[in-house]
Amino acid sequence: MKSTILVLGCMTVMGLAHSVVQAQQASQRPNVLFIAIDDQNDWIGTLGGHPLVKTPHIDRLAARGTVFLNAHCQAPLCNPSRTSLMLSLRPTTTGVYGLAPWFRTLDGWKDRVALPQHFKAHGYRTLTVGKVYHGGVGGPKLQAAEFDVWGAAGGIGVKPEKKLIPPTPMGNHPLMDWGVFPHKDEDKGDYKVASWAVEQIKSAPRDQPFFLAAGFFLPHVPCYATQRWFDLYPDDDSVLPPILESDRDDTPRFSWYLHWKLPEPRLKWVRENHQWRNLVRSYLACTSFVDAQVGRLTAALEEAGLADNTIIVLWGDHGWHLGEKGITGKNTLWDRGTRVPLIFAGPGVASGGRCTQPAELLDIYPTLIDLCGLKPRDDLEGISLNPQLKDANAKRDRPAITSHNQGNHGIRSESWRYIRYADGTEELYDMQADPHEWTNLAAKSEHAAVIAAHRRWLPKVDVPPALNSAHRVLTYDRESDVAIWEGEPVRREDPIPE
Ligand SMILES: [Ca+2]
Ligand SMILES: [Ca+2]
Repeated sequence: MKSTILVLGCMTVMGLAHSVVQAQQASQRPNVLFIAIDDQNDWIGTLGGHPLVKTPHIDRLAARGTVFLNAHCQAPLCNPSRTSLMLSLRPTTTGVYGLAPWFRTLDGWKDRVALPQHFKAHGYRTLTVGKVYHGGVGGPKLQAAEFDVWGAAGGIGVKPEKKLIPPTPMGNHPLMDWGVFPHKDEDKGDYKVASWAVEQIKSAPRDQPFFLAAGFFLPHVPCYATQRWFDLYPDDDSVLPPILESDRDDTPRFSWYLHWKLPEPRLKWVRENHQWRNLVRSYLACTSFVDAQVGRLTAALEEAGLADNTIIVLWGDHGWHLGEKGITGKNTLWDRGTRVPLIFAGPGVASGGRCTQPAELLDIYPTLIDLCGLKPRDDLEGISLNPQLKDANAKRDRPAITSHNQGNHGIRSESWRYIRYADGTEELYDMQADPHEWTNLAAKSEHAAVIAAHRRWLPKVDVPPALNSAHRVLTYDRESDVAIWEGEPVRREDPIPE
């Protein structure tokens, strides 16, 4: 009897000791500040995507850490890109290609351990504010399973009483708007997102590490800005991105199917309605506004004395066209649609690193596991970027792969972009000689070996859209040559919608 009590007592003491050790381990782990920027293309100072863009705070963060200059999303659309990042699984594995479904509604993925959940399992307090996942996560009751603490949803915030621009094609969507109008920056959703995150940083318990996810909505449309941000950019054509008028002459017709009918206007419309420069300046202004919010977060970390013990990762969910290739918006497999900011800073990350090796957003999950010393997982499709965070010249074999619906894939290596569409048509660009991807080389026989080397990376698993997929979903049946865009057949002879 006595010995049983003794043994039980020993076990309790051992159990306590074990949990004390666990808590100690957890409290020694670095915090994570995880910053998402919606629809942010490579128009970031340090990425060189636009010569006039002003992003001093993000540039400073990049100088303090390592920036990936060749980082690409796995899907050029919010929901599939974020699902891929948070699960470290490709859209071609989950079948999540559209703005629906939420992946927890799918049998195969409802119990999958997402990135913040893996951190929670290692003793982290997990917090979220703004747009991290796309849309709701299945209601308030289910929120607690994803993150411990939820801040405001963020979003647009203050809006003008009516749209600032003329009615746009394809239904005059309320989000298709931009321009300058008088309001207080403090009334913007993203300002409130930053304010909430700053408060959490200041009041964070010091005996438990945090994983704080802050998701900014801008420069997603509507791109509203106050005059102060607008005035950072000249009111002349020097703000416009370079374009080639005949650019789509050598892209396959199928490339149009990826963004067949969308509320985002074409270049033709923004030109005819004198909105091109206004859109570009509005997007740039909103980018600078978000940059300032990022600056508030990094300043808060420093003021709280947490900068040296916090990993910061900053990413955008996909790119955005502003006239290039005749369109505005997302849903393409070119660099303007796939290239995103990806920056790490903090303990274990080299300062001033500039990596030109291809990187993927789904690499963030295993990279953060490495940086924070968590238990590795064997169910992730990403590869840790830890070697590149120590030495930016460390080589990676795998190119960055982006998929937009089943069968359409972009393969981006250090020097080339290869695209293959579901109907078998292809594009190839020499990214050193032709960074704007103006000249499709796919038909040139001298590049057959390059094409073959890139084809090797086309996803081996390439599933059809998951149950209840909707919005920007494209399917294609090769046998009948029938493409279906958002439920409507697209015929070979249909004119390209304007
Ligand atoms: Ca987005
Ligand atoms: Ca072209």
